[in-house]
Amino acid sequence: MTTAPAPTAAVWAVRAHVVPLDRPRLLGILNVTPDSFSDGGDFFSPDAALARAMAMAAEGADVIDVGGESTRPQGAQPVDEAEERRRVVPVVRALARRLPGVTISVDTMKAAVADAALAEGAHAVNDVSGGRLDPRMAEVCARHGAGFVIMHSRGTVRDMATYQHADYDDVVNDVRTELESRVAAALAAGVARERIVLDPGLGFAKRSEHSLAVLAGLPRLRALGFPMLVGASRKRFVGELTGEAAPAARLAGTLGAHVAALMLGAVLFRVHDVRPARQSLDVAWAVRTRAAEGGA
Ligand code: HH2
Repeated sequence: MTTAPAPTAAVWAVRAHVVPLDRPRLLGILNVTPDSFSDGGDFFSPDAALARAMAMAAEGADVIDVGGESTRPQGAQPVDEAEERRRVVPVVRALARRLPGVTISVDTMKAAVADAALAEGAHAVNDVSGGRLDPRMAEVCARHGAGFVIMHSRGTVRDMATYQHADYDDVVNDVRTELESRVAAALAAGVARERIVLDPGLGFAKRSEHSLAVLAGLPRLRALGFPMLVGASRKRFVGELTGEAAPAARLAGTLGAHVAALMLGAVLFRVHDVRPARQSLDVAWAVRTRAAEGGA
């Protein structure tokens, strides 16, 4: 396997926090939704959410990614702004107060929700539309000095996780071009380069063959010059490759995707199962580092 160059940015700068990119970094998924595709409803109450976040931090999560709107493939129900705030803001407030050392990202496509979460102490915004669906998002990130995960997707909340827009000439080139235009919009709105992380959006407007192609093409996406995040955890392409129908039973396949992505240049990973992700990526990273130093 060809290995990609080491990450160019030494850190991901997110408001007053710095996430050093000297080893794989994990975003532990905290869904405060009743309908997420793989763990819907489990952490819906603020107390349960806080307990889950503490457990993930203890298992090695570097960032807690709080999300109040699901994008499940079976056709997500868009959540209105007031409801999304009601789900996300109290959890962010509790995390910021009770776990001040933990970095918090908020998984939202709505600038107003991001703004409210950042005002309560979140450090970064993880937008699966990369600022495409709310033109104010980049400006909000810039104003707060927040980290900004720009993920590739196409379409609306309802259809972005379906195959409706999965028509590509060359999926890696197309994703690269579309990410580049989102980056240009973010920079133009005043987001600093060191705050930006890119994500190819596995499963978003992508059939399994497309998700595989963008994973294999990570070095070409890394060439844009930003740290790369991947969200492979429990996804459909892992299910199709392994024949495992139940999302929660796709852990081993997920870890395989993580390790391959690490070797191809990803440094941030959005995960449900923190402990096994931490362990497998730390070992793979040790081998990768040794190989980069000239091998045995
Ligand atoms: N995938 C989902 C949500 N947010 N963010 C990033 N940056 N990358 C991803 O691949 C990504 C993401 C999938 O969301 P959902 O269907 O709600 O399920 P879950 O949050 O359990 O992964």
